[in-house]
Amino acid sequence: MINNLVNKITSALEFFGSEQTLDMVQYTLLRDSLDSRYLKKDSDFFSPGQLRRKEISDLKVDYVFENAVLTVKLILPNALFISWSTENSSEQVLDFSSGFKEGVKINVTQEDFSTTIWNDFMRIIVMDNGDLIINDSAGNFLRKDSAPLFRKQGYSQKLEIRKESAIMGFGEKAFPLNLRGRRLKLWNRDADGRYGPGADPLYVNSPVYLDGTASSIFMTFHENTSEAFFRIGEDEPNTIEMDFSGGNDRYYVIFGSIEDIYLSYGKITGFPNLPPVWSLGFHQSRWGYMTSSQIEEIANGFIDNDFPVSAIHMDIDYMDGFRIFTFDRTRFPDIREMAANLKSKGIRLVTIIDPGIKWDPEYFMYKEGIDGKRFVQTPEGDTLKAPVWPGLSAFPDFSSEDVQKWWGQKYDFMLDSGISGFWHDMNEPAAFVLWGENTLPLSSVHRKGSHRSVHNVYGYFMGKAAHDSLSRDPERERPFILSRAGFAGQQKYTWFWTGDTDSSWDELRQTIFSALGMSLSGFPYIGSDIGGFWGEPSPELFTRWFQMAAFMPFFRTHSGKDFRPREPWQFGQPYLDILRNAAKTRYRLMPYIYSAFYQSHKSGQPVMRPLFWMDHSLINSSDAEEFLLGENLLVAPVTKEGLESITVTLPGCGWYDFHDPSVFHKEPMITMPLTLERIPVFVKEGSIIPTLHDNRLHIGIYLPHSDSEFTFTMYSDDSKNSSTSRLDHFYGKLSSGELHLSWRRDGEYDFQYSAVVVEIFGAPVTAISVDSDGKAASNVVEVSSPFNEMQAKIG
Ligand code: MIG
Repeated sequence: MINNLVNKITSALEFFGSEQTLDMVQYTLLRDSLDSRYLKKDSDFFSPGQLRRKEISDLKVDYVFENAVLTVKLILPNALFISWSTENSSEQVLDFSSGFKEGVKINVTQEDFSTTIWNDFMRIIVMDNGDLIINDSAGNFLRKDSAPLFRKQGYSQKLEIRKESAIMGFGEKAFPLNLRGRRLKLWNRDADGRYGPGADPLYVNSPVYLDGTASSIFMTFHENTSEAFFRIGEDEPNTIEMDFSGGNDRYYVIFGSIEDIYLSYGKITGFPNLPPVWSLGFHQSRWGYMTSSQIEEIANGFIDNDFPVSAIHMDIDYMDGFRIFTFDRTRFPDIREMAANLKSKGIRLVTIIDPGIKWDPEYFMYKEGIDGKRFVQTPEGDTLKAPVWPGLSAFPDFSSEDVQKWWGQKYDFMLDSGISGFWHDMNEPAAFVLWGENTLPLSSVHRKGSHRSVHNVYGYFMGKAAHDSLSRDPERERPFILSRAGFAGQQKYTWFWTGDTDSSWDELRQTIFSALGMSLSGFPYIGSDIGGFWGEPSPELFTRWFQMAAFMPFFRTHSGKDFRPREPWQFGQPYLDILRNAAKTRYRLMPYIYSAFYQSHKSGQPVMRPLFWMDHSLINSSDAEEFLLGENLLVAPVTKEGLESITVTLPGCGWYDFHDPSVFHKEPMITMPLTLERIPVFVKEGSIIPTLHDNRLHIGIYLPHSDSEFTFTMYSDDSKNSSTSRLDHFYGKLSSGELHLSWRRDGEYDFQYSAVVVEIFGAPVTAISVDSDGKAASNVVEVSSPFNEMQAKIG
């Protein structure tokens, strides 16, 4: 401990200098002294007590116990809402259930010592002691939830789970996908500059998880933003034991097919926002771009190297003394001109936005914050100051709607300066400390409660503030907001990245599970710093990471300040060509990927999915390294150095080799040779994949190997808040060797492409016909089928 402290102080002195180190010492002491005086102490546990009576209505059952009331109701036909209240119940920081005024009718059967609530999705038996047995509609056991034990603040509760269940979710977890055997903390935390597999907690935590076996899957979401601990079969093998340090015990259990589950989760917590199309391209970032000319040079590097890029990110150094919503005018003399110049080349600027506001009486943000009482307070009613990049800083209380409005409007200045996207960092929130929790005192005061219960939604409300403001003008482009911290529901506002990862092969592999875990937790737009944030990846590690990221929702390279630059050309040949190829493949796939984002926006389903999405019997293969991108692509990242061959699981059906569609695999598992050139990618049989090649729209038809019908819906729009959009519905039908493709267009957006090429891969077909509603396929120039000679009829 003492050694550790001495080390920390020494490195703080070296890195920040004596003034800031002194601030850190003082703040860390202040945090401890406030928390020891004001943090409410835990009380003893108490149980619900004896059941006094039940109140049964069409829409809910209330079980009135001596010390608590349990309410069970449905908010959607497949979503159960369970809520315990006691005399200590507190204000809900987030309350998604209040959006469901109507209620859903329930069936109730009374037994001697229990009541059964049932419908087509579930059979819930509530015991008179407050235990609750969750069965599927056929009566198969899914889980038993013991009655909670309450404290004055918070509670603990134990769930008995099925022996074979995989438990997945909880936000960003640097573990394998199945979290059984783990002890998790749910507390958004800055990983202090670097982390690798096994670090917990990290920046995004959300009490939502799937419980799945090969035969059934269901989801649970605890609507509680407080600090929490979950032990998942860690102590007793078939249990989940949770402890929330505050808030109310209320939760949703969602049933049905996996599609039903994500649709209902979306209806409850919100659907992922639809981003502007440019944000799906490649993003170049690095901490350490210090001047306009440096950024222009980087942009030109991309152009000179014929390397596609959609955005360059500007880390904290663009600001004037780390004052948020300012630019350093000596190093960035004309930000508007620079932005306009880059935009004309198709390159956007994204700036980092930190929440901490420099303690500087002359600074407008500070003054407005003080005047409007907009900052987080100490329990003694002072403005709390904690050190971050600008030195001692105050923290906007985003839980207040007034603060959200005030803060949100500041983005107008950034838009006027030509900035297109925003990158919310340090929003756990992080603070620089010398020991203990690197955040605000738990006892500090927000409009919606103590820091202990608001901490985990600090990033959520910051995201909401930015999103709501940036979405208000119908003529503007939709916002792109990236966030480090997160909580359930934040998919409505922001994307995420996995923070300060180590540059290592282990972390490259971990990124697959972290991103899948985020996806299953309802956060579909996720990516990582390509090559890892901390360290210097070998050209091979960087290349493999880049190739993988080209198939993940968020495609950005970023790194720490003092590490060797990683613009793609820094690696020389053959890497530059290989990287360019991967990036160009991503850009070709844009219509397919954008459609997957649109589907996510509409259905709540993730963009990136684990293999069991297609075949539930794979649910326990939580170390499978393959993943699905959208409905039809399977990606097999390469996670080891020098690997010469790879074994890939191909679930459910036959798969085409995406890079060479003349190769078709029927076997459920294949081993194939590898080269550095690319990572294996496969296309599901019976799919339609739209791609763009030099502005020609290719409709790739990957034929099924037996007669069947297949469809794809392609989405396009102008990326505005009130967008003009278009859906192109493709229907394919293969019957007795004849393929019929029909194409119907819906919506007015004028998707720009110079020509349409229909490409057909797979089994021999003797005839092809293409019909359309007239508008859609008027410019089909070519129907090509590399493996067949045939006559095509276009009408
Ligand atoms: O204390 O802004 O995760 O991406 O480059 C470090 C500097 C603050 C942490 C982010 C990282 C970013 C860095 N930030």
